[in-house]
Amino acid sequence: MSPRLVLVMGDQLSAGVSALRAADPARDIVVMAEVMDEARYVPHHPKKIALVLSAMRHFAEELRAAGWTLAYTHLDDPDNAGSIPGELLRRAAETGAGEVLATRPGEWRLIEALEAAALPVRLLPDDRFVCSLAEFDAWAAGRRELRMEYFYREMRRKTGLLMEGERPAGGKWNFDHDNRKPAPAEMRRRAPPAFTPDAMTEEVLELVAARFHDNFGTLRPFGFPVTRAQALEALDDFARHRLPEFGAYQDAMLTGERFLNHAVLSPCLNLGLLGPREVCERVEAEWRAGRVPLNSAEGFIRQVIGWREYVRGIYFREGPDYTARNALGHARDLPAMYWGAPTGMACMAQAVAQTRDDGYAHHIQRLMVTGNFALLAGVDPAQVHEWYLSVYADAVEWVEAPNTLGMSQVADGGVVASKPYVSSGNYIDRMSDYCGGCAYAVKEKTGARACPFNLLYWHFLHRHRQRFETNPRMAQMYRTWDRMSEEKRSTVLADADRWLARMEAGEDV
Ligand code: FAD
Ligand code: DLZ
Ligand code: SF4
Repeated sequence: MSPRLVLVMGDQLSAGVSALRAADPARDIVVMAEVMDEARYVPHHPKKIALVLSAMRHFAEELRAAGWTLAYTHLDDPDNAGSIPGELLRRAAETGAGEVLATRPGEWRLIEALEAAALPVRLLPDDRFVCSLAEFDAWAAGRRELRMEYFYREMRRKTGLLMEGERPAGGKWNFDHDNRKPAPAEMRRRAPPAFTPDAMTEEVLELVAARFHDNFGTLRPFGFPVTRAQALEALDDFARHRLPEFGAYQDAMLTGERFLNHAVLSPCLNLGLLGPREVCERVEAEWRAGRVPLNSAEGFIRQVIGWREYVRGIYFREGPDYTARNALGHARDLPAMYWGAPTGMACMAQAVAQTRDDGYAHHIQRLMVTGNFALLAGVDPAQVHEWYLSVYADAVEWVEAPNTLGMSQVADGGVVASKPYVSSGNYIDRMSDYCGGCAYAVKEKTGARACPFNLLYWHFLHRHRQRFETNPRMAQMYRTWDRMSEEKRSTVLADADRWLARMEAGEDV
């Protein structure tokens, strides 16, 4: 019997991934390929490229040790075909394989490429999730609005996580009311473990330094987990040290505190080094043992079996054109400050610097600082999407796109977000200590020193009045705007226009 090729891509690094389950180690050949098409379809952060390539190489070793035959292509192999379909064709010619088994990729671009490949590819569902795509579609069918909260309750029932019989533990599905506390200024947290690169990772780091030095982002120090064993250690560290206060300070931001109580487990989850169920089961066990409060355990589990599964369902349900949507007609170029140009806005400078150094920023920085600013300033959502897909180590399109284009930029017209996540500087001031060190004054609403979030907030609401004024959750904001004097409103809009013009002209803002 001729062998089959078993494709394992860079975010499919799980021993139980469907293509491996369907294959026979005695007959089939696992294909893993480092290719330029994947390394440059967006200008990925160097840490992200290093993470993926190092994790791929370590996973290949594990597969070999488990008895699989591998055809592994390094990025600088002279015969490298440069793309995944190209590598499959080359390996098929080499081995006489007539069929490919592949787990469905997490991106339409690659699904389409594999479907169009010049050899038969059997695409198997990616079942490393709590909710299958068919199940999500069944949940969504006939609903007017696809609200995450209701989907999440289904996932709680399905998994039994934090359930007491038919009822949610603690009598409530959601404990957000106890969360969202600003962090006390003196709060300092133990950073997640940084893993010293071994020889294999060092080799990758040298390769990335040589080939991708022009990409935005700092390569070293590099400490991401690159094996399942390290990912499990990272999970353990989170469960012991940061989970207890995860809930309370989930939305907080502090200067210089890059991780606070966050898990920093998304890269491990998205590459397949950890599975969502095992992570949530560990978190639930901590709560059942009395080591963490329910609001923390629930807050975390909601992100993983709620948001993470929900955005995946949305991405595949909405289809390949999702990333081209621009419901608000925003067209401004992404400001240079997103690529590190100096800015006096302390919150933006902090979020971008962290992103450059770590390939990581936590959720509220992504949503309420960089995302909020892009939305208020009217930046072209395709450029915002490309930025988020490039700069974060955890960015894979199925999860990044609905977060960016849906939750953050409302470019999908409100499929994900029932109201835009916009705020003035007041919200950032409440949740962080950034404003104290800013060139702008958060309390000033007009004038040259006014916080740009204050100016742009009203500018945004004014620009999109027709779309949003009938949204009951926005009515209060429009009432506040309408209560201002005509003169004040004109000044705010003129100051906002002036500030945007200065930014567009490349002045330091
Ligand atoms: P924690 O805050 O500790 O949360 C725990 C886990 O919950 C995360 O590891 C993650 O797996 C999951 N999670 C939390 N929020 C979300 C969410 N909104 N959607 C999906 N999963 C979630 N997440 C990605 O994994 N990849 C992305 O490319 C990505 N892009 C984003 C872009 C924007 C504009 C926004 C607003 C959010 C984005 N997120 C993305 C969601 C979220 O910000 C990250 O999952 C989170 O910051 C990862 O850090 P953490 O592991 O410390 O998360
Ligand atoms: C992100 C990434 C990078 C940088 N490089 C590779 C690679 O060389 N080979 C590979 O198989 N996968 C890589 N990936 C991950 C893929 O881009 C990922 O599988 C798709 O984004 C689909 O989810
Ligand atoms: Fe950000 Fe405005 Fe505060 Fe400055 S004053 S840190 S721009 S919110």
